[in-house]
Amino acid sequence: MKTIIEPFRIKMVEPIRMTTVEERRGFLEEAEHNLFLIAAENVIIDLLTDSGTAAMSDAQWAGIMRGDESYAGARSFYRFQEKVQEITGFTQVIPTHQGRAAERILFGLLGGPGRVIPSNTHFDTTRANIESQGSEAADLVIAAGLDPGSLYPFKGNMDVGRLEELIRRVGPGQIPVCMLTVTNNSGGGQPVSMDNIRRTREVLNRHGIPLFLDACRFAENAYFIKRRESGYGERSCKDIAREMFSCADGCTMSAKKDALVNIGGFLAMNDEELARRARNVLIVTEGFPTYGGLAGRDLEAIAQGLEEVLHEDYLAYRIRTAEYVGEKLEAAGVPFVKPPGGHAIYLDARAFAPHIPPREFPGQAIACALYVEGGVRSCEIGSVMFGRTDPQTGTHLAPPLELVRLAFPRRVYTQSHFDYVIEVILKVHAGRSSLRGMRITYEPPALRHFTARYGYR
Ligand code: P70
Repeated sequence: MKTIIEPFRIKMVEPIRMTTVEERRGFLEEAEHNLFLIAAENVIIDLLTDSGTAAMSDAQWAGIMRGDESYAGARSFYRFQEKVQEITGFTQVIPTHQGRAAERILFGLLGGPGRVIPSNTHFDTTRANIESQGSEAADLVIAAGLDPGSLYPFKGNMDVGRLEELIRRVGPGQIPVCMLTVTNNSGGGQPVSMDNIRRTREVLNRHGIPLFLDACRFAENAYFIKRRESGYGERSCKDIAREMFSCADGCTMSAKKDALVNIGGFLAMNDEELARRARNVLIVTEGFPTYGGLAGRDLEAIAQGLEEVLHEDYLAYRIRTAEYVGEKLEAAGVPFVKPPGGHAIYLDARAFAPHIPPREFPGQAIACALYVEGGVRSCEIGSVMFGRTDPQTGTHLAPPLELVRLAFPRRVYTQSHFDYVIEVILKVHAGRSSLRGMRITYEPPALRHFTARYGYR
């Protein structure tokens, strides 16, 4: 059959509260135009993030009941550790309450002033955790990864030439670790090819630099490799994921994405000495090494989720969802990052609202309009999230892309929900000439998108 269906039945539902355009206008004003500050109850379709928003399976809920809540050596920890070892091959497994806790521990140990940590593209918290250690976060994605229209199949790839150049310029001693984000979240959820992971590895090997995967969406990346890279079509996604991890020395993981749970993460690696130091930090900030800030039940749910996320029917449905939305947007001439990513559709805000310059946050203006029009909550990934003001000249330094991400919670929304989202996007696109630029009226010192306030120009 050609129709790819949601490969699950729904046995528990959560009602959606409907609101009117007028009501939403009021809610947005109360939130000073920051969509993070809107009560979820006042959102109809919540595509703010795919993080921690998955629906768990019956088997995961059963695992929740089985959770062993012993402080030390819980049965649930051993199940979790075994599953992470099976999929990643890494011997040292350290649970954390979410991805950024793993990042903070890793960069706390390896970062420091003068150090540079390259990646294809660091996501917001990763960059913030690197910069808070006084290190520099360098984004070295290939040129196609910054071209929303390019159909290159692996737009998340690292530019290995630029990586070599960076190593030559700053010296390998200043680069304690190199990251690869799979899939590349800031660049449109685009995958990294196995060939690119290997070539990155080879360059790093020559200089004795370890490679860590930011593995949040490793299963989606594995599925893209299966579909797009020659030689992988007949391999299982689990096998492909194992091969991806086998090229790395460790990983940070937000289990809130491809482990299909609502909270959790881990840091994993082979280096026993580094892991010993990481556990010492963990005990101070997160908890004892067999729970790391999580409940035993959370560890059970992660172990089960890691198994389920690699099911091919699930991944086929998952990737098809973004493709489906992409096809409808393409037919209507709405600009977005092509080909569609694994976990989201990213509208190209520069092309969508070319009359709004980056310093007036075109992505934020579109995100606000999507909310008012249809109660759809999305997330700006552009000048709000990654833009900076030059301290010397006061001019706006724009990131390479101005995007609005509509991220898809896993196993939560059906095809008709997405048909509704498409209708809302098309309506906002039709009225795009009336979108107005915005300005920031309050901004915190770091990660400003979460708590900033805005007004219209
Ligand atoms: C997202 C969330 C989290 C993330 C990630 C990558 C590649 C590490 C982390 C941190 C964050 C977010 C953004 C906008 C709105 C809501 C939430 N990404 N690496 O949605 O993991 O959140 O568990 O600390 O994407 O992409 P964690």
